[in-house]
Amino acid sequence: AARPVTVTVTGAAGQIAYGLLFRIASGAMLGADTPVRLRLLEIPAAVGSLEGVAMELEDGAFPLLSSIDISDDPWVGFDGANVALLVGARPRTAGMERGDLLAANGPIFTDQGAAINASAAADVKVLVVGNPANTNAFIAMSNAPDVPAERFTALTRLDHNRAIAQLAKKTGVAGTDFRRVAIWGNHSATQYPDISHVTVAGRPAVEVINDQNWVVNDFIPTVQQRGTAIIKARGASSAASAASAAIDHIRDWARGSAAGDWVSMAVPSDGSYGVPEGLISSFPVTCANGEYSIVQGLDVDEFSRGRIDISVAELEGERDAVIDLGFA
Ligand code: NAX
Repeated sequence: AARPVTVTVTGAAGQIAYGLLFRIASGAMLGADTPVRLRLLEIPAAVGSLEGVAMELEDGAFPLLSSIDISDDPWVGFDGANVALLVGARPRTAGMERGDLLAANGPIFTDQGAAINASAAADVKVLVVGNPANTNAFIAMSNAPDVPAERFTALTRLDHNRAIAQLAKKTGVAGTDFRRVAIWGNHSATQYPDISHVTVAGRPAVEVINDQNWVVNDFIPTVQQRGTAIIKARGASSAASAASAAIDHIRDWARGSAAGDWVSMAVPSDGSYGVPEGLISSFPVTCANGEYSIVQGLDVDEFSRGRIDISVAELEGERDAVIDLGFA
């Protein structure tokens, strides 16, 4: 049997984790042949509730779940982590500006980055889900100098999946027939969901759809604002869909993405497409052998260039703010 993989999940008593943990335990993330050790991290006030979640995990009698450990100490929670899912974050409360949110999250991701640096496994893969995800990942990466920077990523797969869902709805074609969707930039309302390279059952999607007005005035804002629409409808932010996207992100990174297709991941830029080096920005990527590569050589037309630049400028502003605050 394969060696157990240690998976640390922060914010483990929260609503995304409630959608995530049972799927990890079932093998949906790392495969039906890979046993998992779960290390669950919470703040002290939520440990009681987390104990209840751990009881439910036990009651799932998952054959692949070899152990569950609970902690409120990041220095314990990341010990030996091969996969670290940073879901917990300080939520934005009424009256909080984006700057306040960055300031509230800085200490969390500074500590967690340092703890990952000190105690995670040498092959650790980090996915930040907690918002502002890209910049929280940037802070964690900056505080983990001994971990290769490319191991720090943030979740834009939910945006990617949302884009596919809108394309499927518009055309009546199954989502599985769309290839080469790309999300660029920040996981925020400035993100750019790009269909210029998309094919649908082998044909260019822009030709099949043939409705640039829909792309600009419906598709793009719908994907950008989908999180807000869900909060309005459900009275709570996206949880099960975010959990599912996190599973997709790690599954593809660890086990490879589908041939002939891309996925979207926010990863440290290597300077590709003019995105400043080190900024954690979403790109189209392919994954193989446990590594991702940014898709190279795409034509970026003037419209796309403008949209990417807006989101990248927002990320640069966030980066500069957390550097000024001393978090990176
Ligand atoms: P919840 O408030 O339900 O759960 C968050 C949990 O994190 C809480 O139990 C809290 O006690 C815990 N927590 C806070 N600080 C912690 C710390 N320092 N260490 C460990 N645990 C800590 O939020 P939930 O709905 O699960 O969302 C979690 C995060 O995901 C939020 O920041 C949310 O904004 C973000 N999202 C990101 C998405 C993405 O696509 N990147 C989409 C969904 C979601 O909005």
